[in-house]
Amino acid sequence: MKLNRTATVLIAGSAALTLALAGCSSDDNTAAEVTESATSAATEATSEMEKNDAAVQLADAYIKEKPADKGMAAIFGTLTNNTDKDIKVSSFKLEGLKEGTKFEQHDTKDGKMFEVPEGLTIPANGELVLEPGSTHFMIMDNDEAMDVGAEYKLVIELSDGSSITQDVEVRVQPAGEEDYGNDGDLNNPEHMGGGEMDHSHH
Ligand SMILES: [Cu+2]
Repeated sequence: MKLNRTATVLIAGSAALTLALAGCSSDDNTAAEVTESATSAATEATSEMEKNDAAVQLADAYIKEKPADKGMAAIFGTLTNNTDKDIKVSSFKLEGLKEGTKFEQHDTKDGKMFEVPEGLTIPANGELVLEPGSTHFMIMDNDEAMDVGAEYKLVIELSDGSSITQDVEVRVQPAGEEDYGNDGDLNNPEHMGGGEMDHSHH
């Protein structure tokens, strides 16, 4: 029984880690191990995370950190549409933020971002990439610090009636994604300062 307990704890930890790092290049191995040695509860959690028949999946998601005196932050990641119909993002929100916080879907043109009130489209059998300088989810009118390493529950409502709920971690804007295969470097202050988005026109 001792073995089982240990395994369960490990699995719970791995599952959480896998969620947090969703899409980080190294999480595939972790997921495979989890599946092999899982208890039933952990197996459920894992298969939910990795369900390939989900209409839309979110990978590589992170929130760009912000201090309390900056009103805006953005969420980036890749939404994959596994169906043969276009699906729109109806809305999204981060749970636990102050009342009055606004959540907007944005696109960027000629260096200026603008709201897409009708919702961004995840093309049929394609991807919607949320990235700096392009489409992104915007958090506005918020005066809370979003510190590196903190996690928020992201809920995305989709036009097909389904939704995605995923824990998303706050990160420094990576200057080069390749360097972030695991999150060991993320608290390194040397990574601060680069890649600031231009959101000042708000
Ligand atoms: Cu924006």
